[in-house]
Amino acid sequence: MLNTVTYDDGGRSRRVLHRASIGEMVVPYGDPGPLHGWKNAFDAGEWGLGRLADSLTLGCDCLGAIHYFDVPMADERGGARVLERGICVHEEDYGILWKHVDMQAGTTEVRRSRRLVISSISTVGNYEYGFYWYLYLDGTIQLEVKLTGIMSTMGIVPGDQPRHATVVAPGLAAPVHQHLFCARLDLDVDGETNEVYEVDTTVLAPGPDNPWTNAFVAQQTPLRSEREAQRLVDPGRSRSWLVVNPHARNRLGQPVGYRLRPGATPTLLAGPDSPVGRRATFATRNLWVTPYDPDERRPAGDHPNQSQGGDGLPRWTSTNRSLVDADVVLWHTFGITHVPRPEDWPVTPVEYCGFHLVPFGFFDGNPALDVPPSEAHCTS
Ligand SMILES: [Cu+2]
Repeated sequence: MLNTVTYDDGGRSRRVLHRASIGEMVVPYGDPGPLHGWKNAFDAGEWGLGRLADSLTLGCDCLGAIHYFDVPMADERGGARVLERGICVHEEDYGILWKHVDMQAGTTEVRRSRRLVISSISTVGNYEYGFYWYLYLDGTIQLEVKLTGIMSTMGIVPGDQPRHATVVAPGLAAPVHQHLFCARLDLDVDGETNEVYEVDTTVLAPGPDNPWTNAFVAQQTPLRSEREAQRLVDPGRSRSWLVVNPHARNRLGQPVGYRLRPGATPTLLAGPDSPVGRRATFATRNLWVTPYDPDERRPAGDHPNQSQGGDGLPRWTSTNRSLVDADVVLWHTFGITHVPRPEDWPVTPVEYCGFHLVPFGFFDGNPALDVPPSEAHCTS
C-alpha cells in the first residue's frame, strides 16, 4: 500500500494520491475438469496478501543500501505480531532519464534516472507475488507485480495432450489460468475534488478538415457517473484515463492532471454466470470509478468466497452515483493470462504486469531539469 504521495514542487507540497493498494486478486482456472474447474482463489480477500508477506533478506530479495521496515500486523484471532523486514525501501539506477545531443553546438547533456523502490513479497500457497512501487524523478508512479513460484499441476497419463493444459514434465500438466489484480487508487490530484476522462487517440474521417487523411486527435470523454466509468483497455487507441483537478491550473491554464496508463492486460475470461464470474465481477472491467467511501475497500466484497456474488463494485455502483466534482477512487483490474510453458517448471521465472500513473500537465514543464549530472563529463 502507498499512503499519501506528494511532490515538493518548488517548496509547495502538492498531493497526487491519498492511498493506493491491492483491493483484491483472483486466480481462476480455465480447465473444466474435476481437479481445477472449481478453483478460483481470492488471494487478497480469502488468503490475505499482507498477512502472507515474507520476511526479506539482504543481498537476496533486495540489493544495495537498504532500509527495512518491520510491520506490525493483526492475526485472524485479534492478536498482534511483528513481521521483521516485511518492506524493503531502496534506490536504484534506471537507465537514462533524459538526453540530448545538440548537433549544431556539439554539446551533450545526459541525466540518469533513479527510482525509489518500495517492495514486499507475499507467498500465497504455491505462488509468490512481489509488489514493487516505483517513484521516479519525473513524477511517474509505477506498480509492477512480479509473479513467480510453483504452478498448480495435475497428473496425466503419459502421452496424453490435455486440451486446457500444457504438459510441463512427463506425466504432469499445468492448466491455463489467470492472475487478476484490482488496484484501489484513491487519487487526490492537487486536492480531493477531481474529474475523470477517458482519452483515446481517434482517427478523423477524410474531408476538408483532413485533406491528407493523416489526422488524428486525442479525444477526451468525461466519465460522469459510475455506469459511464466501467471501461476496458484499448491499446490500438492508446487509451488512458486522465484524472484532473478542474479547480487547479498549470501555467498554461490547463487543469492539472495525472493519467492512469494501463499495460497490456486481459479481463476475466470465465463467463458472467460462472461461480467466479458472479463473485469477481470487478475483473470483467479494467476500470471502475466510484466516489470515495472509506467503507468501500474490497472490490469483490469483504467475504468473496462466502458470498453468492454481486458484492463489492457491482453493488456499490448499482445506484449510479455521480462522479462530477467528486473525490474519485479508480479501481484498475490488470494481470496476466498464464498459458504455462515447459520453462515454467519446476519453478516459474518472474513474469511481470502492472500500470503507470503519469503526470499530465501536473507540472509546468519537465520537472526533472534540476537533476544534477551523475558525473561532470555528462554535461557540456
Ligand atoms: Cu500462473
